[in-house]
Amino acid sequence: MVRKVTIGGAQMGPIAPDESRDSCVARMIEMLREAASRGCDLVVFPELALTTFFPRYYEEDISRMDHWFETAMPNTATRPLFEAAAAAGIGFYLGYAELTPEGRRFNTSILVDGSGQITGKYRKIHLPGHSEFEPWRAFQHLEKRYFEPGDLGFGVWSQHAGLVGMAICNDRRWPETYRVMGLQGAELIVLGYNTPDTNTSEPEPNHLRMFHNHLVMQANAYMNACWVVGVAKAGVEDGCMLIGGSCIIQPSGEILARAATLEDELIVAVADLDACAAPRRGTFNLGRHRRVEHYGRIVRQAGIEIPADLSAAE
Ligand code: CDT
Repeated sequence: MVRKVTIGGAQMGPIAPDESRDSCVARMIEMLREAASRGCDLVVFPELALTTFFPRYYEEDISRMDHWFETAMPNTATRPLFEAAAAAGIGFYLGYAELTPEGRRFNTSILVDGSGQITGKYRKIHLPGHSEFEPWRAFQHLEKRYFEPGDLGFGVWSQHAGLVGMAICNDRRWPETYRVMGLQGAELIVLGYNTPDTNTSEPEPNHLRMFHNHLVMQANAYMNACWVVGVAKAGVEDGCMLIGGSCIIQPSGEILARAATLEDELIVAVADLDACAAPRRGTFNLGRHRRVEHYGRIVRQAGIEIPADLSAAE
């Protein structure tokens, strides 16, 4: 069986705070049409693709942010996207803010198959930023205020004759994200991101934002012998610059396609899922080479703990 998936990375330019869901969906459908004409099987859209990156806004009363969230999926605004994708036989990944019937808020992504059925859901686990207003920041990043950490773990789903995993933005900086999916056989990991071009958490030269964006995805594609697709929302959103750099990375860690703009832009590459097999028999044969008896610390502790004999000597 041929296991080649033609993947479209549908980078989106900025979404203004007052841009409607309908307008965002129309932009996505436009890229979906191009994806169909270029033979795509799967299209990856960004994180929080239906709204501006609203965690930059502070609200004392969290319920006043509810208008940024979706209470059903699909819904009136997104149904045309599901229908257009199903008509073209294209699956997709979509990021959005989810408000559950119980009133819980998550930064969520879904995987949809070529018939328009939702096959997988993921809720962002690594939430960056802070939960209270921090006046010294150039802009706020309040994901920890508006979202709970995801409660669904890192899963994989059978789609396009392969195993597909999902992550969202900051998750891509953590090796555990990829390894937990890699250990379930993920051959393709898709993720969307909104990354400001300024790191307000610590001082660093701006160029490192793009370097680190690619560094983490390329390294983890290589170390897990899988394809990684990262798709940005890019450009200046309400005065805040978001990096682009959407890319499709093969299991060698090399980038096959990369966005050139900060606008709506479709990048396309053919992903041969069987390209994961050779490194999985060799260097990254996990079952053969991993030494889990020495990895216990990774799940026992989150932060740094200096060994007692060394900290006593300090
Ligand atoms: N959306 C998201 O997760 N963005 C983060 C930036 C965090 S800066 C406080 C990222 O890792 O790209």
